[in-house]
Amino acid sequence: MKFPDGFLWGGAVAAHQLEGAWNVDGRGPSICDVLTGGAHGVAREITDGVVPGKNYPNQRGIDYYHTFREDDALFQEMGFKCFRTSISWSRIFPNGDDTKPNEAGLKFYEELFKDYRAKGMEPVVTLSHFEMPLHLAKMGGFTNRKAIDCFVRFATTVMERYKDLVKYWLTFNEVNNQMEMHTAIFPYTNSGIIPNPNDTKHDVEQKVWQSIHNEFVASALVVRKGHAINPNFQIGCMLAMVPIYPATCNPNDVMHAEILMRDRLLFGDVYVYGEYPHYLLNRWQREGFHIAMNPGDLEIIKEGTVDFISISYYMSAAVQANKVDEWDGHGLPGQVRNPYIEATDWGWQIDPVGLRYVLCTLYERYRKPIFIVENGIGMYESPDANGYVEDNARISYLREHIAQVGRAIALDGVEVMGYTVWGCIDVISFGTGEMKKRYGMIYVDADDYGKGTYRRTRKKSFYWYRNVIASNGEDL
Ligand code: P53
Repeated sequence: MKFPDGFLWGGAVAAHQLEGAWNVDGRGPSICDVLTGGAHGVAREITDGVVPGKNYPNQRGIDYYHTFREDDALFQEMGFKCFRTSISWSRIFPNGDDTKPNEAGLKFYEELFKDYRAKGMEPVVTLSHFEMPLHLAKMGGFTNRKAIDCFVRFATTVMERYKDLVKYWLTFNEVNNQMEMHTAIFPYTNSGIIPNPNDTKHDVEQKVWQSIHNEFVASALVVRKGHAINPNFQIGCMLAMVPIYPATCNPNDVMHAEILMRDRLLFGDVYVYGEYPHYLLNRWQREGFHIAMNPGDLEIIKEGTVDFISISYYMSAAVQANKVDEWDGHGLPGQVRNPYIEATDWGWQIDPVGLRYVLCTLYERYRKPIFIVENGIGMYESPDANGYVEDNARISYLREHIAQVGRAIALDGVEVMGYTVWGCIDVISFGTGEMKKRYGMIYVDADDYGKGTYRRTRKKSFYWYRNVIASNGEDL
């Protein structure tokens, strides 16, 4: 299996999951700073401000804000060609609607991106990875049109400042998560929608759709302004790609899966074609949603289409039409266990072939290069006395997924730009807020409550991945 020359191997993280230092150097609170720690099956709580005595893991992260030079040296040792992180919006604009940026925040990322470059890693930067300033969420998040201006100001400020340091930009991380509209954390982290107990189901959906429209406008403006700042910028969207399979060949299951896939593909359709697809306009009308649009919004969306598509890929899902009646409103309607594949301890169904399948689906539909910016497995781990973890299950997970990427390139002709392992160093889990759900190839000695030495040690997968990169994917 040959990977193309210049293939961008690397790792991926997000600011709120590793930086910590939540209230230093002028940073304002973000929506993640008031998310408590949860567990598998225990939802994270969104608190009204910081409540004393509660556990807020993102405020600590793994302290990367202070350790980045040493951590980056470990990534360099693995041979990373690129490194994906996000810019914490509230380090730059502490309240979100400030008119002047915070210089200390700008300086931090300048040092960080220079460090990546010095270590041979191309920065890949997410502009919005669940990190809206809390103050903006209190103003309604992306339901409020003002958020468009605030986001565009933030994005253009950092694109100007880092125009010679960063080439690859992603707008909204996993923008389609919020299609799980009734799981509070998703509308909250995607769009800054604070749950309101008085809202009906329809109210919540209306808010999410309005936010999605505003995000499409914001994203398109950022693409256009970014290209004006530096025509060499590559600006992409970011989709969580969990393919949905029909659980059987019953045509009703096939059609049900097809309709649910639209909840992912509608985002690609707008980002790539610059138009709302027929099935979405039809749905809004049928279900009685009225999206406020300014004159010119549709032209903006049309003119700000993306250069590439980036995706996260962890698992697939299977659905059965006649199980929809039993649906409790969480997860996917009619979702059933796929008997052909195994699941992780957190119930994520492991499906390497599904990665090839989504690469084909997206490339056939869009003909845009695809960057796999997240893939990995969360596991419970206990290191030996030297801090070493023999994470064989992670190695097999990554090996099988990378092999399928190789097939998509070699056998299907898909244009893949690169591949970054999610949480290449152990970070706070987004979904559960746990530290013990570990994805890293580098172990971090810290627990769910922030106790530990924070010492970093290399796992077995560290050496394995170093070899994969050194052989450009030939030696799996
Ligand atoms: P955690 C669901 C499905 C696919 C990706 O997730 C998802 C989610 C949300 O749980 O999130 C992404 O840490 C996200 C990262 C996150 C990573 O996947 O919940 O972009 O921030 O950490 C892994 O196990």
